[in-house]
Amino acid sequence: MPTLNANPFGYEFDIDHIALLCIDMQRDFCLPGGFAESLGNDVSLIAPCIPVIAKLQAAFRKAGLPVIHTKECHKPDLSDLPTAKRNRGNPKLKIGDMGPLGRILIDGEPGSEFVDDCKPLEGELVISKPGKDSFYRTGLRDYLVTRGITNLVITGATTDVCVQTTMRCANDRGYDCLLIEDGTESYFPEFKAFTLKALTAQGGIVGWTCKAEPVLDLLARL
Ligand code: C5J
Repeated sequence: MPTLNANPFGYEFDIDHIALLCIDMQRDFCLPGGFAESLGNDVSLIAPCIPVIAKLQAAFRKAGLPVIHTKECHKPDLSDLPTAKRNRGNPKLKIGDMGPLGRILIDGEPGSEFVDDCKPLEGELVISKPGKDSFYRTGLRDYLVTRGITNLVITGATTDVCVQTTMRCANDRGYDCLLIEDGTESYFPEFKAFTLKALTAQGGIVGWTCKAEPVLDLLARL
């Protein structure tokens, strides 16, 4: 079994049971004019992880391994949007309102689409999710069970919200998760640093982290 040098110790996995999970690499979280900016965030802070995720996607595809994409968004009729979430942050533009990238955080609107460098290819699983947890009201669990996937390499935006929430929920469901340190970003660098520490503390209580490079090296040698 391959083992990657990771925090807090080596990450072992079976190549037939691993998938890349790319969380919410959408314009709404990465570009000006979307949901994240409506909450007052500096979205330029997410940019460094985009080329890293693009490289990982290319490497997983080349190795014939699954690439899964999630997008946080809501139905146009807002029937899956809790009032508490719509009001949270008291922004000028709320979820469902018209913004520069179309209706904020609504499935099918330009803002909900993936950034150019991280777009899914035809045939890859795209999960639309109404929450921060990628398992909540989605088909992710069924997909992973059907394909016998036990190990998740996790990337995406943002480290301390949807990425962390999903990794914790995946861990509770028995998945061994490896978060890619340079394949995730936060609007708060200090929250990113803390999240990486919290996830791997106590002997990897939630999982492992490492940079993309050793993963890319290993995939190139397959
Ligand atoms: C947020 C996310 N930050 N994808 N969502 O609301 O992290």
